[in-house]
Amino acid sequence: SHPAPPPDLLATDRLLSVEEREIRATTRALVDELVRPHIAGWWDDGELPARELAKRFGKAGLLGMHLSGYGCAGASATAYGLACLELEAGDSGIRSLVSVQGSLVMYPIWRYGSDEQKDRWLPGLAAGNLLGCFGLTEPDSGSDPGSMRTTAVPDGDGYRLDGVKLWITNGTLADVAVVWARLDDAAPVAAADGPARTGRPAAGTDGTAGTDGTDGTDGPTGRARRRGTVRGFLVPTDTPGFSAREVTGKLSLRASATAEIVLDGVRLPASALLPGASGLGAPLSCLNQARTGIAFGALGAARDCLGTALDYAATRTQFGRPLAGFQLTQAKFADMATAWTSAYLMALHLARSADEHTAAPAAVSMAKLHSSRTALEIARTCRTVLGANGITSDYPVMRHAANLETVLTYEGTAEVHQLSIGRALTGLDAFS
Ligand code: TGC
Ligand code: FAD
Repeated sequence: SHPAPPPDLLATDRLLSVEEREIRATTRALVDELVRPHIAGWWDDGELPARELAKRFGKAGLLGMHLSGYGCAGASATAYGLACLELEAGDSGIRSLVSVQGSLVMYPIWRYGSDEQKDRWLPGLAAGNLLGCFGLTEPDSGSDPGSMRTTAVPDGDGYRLDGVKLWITNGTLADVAVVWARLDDAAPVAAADGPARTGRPAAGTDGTAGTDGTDGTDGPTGRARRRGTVRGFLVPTDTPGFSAREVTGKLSLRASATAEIVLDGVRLPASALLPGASGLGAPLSCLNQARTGIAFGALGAARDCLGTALDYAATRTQFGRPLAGFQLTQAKFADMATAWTSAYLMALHLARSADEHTAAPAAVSMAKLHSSRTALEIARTCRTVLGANGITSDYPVMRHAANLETVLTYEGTAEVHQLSIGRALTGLDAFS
């Protein structure tokens, strides 16, 4: 089972409701039962029984848990964060499975979808009977998704999609892909049965979808700006022209399926368009949800490292005393516990703000940046405490450290979040 969490010196548990503690305990027990006995082997083999896990997580109410209706649990953002923390204490790939499904697939359908789309997809996704994936990143558009090349062209009563998406979690396993593509503004939109919303996100709106139809071709700064407005499409993965290929050779997040997706003349009915999502703000609003979960999740991986290192240092003896008795080791633990607690309190504050609809995008960036950086630093330091044993898969520390390199990079790299915070502080946009 799990290593004992480090003592809660600031008594932060009193900040949680009884229900939140129960969700945390249930998720921890599920991770102990389903994940811990197998994760080292899955990671070594580069495999994850995602379908079986999704069904169990669905049964426990963890999929799309911060959404309401359609079989979703209607829990708070805080409860969702705590669940992410426990899942990632098992492995970042496990939290990825849940956050992609809930925040990146179910959330856009829930927020921007038609009633028909919600009825068709959400109950199966919430139960874990269906899996989804989120296709934003492309080979030439990572940090700058506004430069995406994937196009949607009106085609008869529907659309034709062409393009390539890369690094797509669960791309090879998904039943439905949420694909973001540029739809030419000049072309009629076949099924816009919902109003496109406009306006930049203000604090508290959590990224109201805007239009970016003013995007032309290359702007004065040289940033690639292509024609058309970013729109979202629900693509059943058995549609002709859709194919997915597993990315191999990963040394991080090995217990997670990652794919290249090719859309080669994929023909979709008009009903595949997400009617309420118009502009880059729509996929970015989904990322706000997932990034909030990651702000907690990364700390789960770090807590697992810290607990493991404390246990190890208590029993490993050198120079006639346990490692834990050396001043340098204690200094490491003191610094790690302090950094962990400060990041946790920031994540908790962010989630409470999200529950009150007052979480600004820059606040999400700050928490995601701080947690992922802090967690990676903790994992590396814990690895030093375990000495040579730390590099093996007998202990979870090196696996977490390797995973956290991905966590630092996906959902916006550390540098992207620094620049987002910098933009909010200075009013100057360093991206352009
Ligand atoms: P910019 O001009 O700043 O914004 C375009 C429109 O979007 C709005 N917006 C946001 N809305 C909601 N939330 C946010 N965080 C938002 N940030 C911006 C903005 O107001 C504007 O709206 P409007 O109405 O004026 O059009 O756009 P930009 O092109 O300068 O880019 C900004 C930047 C760099 C911050 C953004 O593009 C970005 O976040 N880049 C990083 C890309 C990224 O994070 N990709 C993640 C892919 S998915 C993934 O990694 C899943 S991993 C699997 C797992 O989670 O487990
Ligand atoms: P780049 O954007 O090319 O950046 C490379 C480096 O340059 C980074 O250090 C970056 O910070 C830096 N850089 C870029 N721009 C600037 C700048 N303006 N100033 C300073 N530095 C800059 N995407 C999805 O859409 N769906 C998924 O499900 C998904 N899952 C993923 C799973 C895994 C395992 C991984 C590794 C990635 C996943 N991604 C997914 C993609 C992920 O979101 C991108 O990798 C990420 O957004 C960064 O893009 P990039 O890798 O192309 O790096």
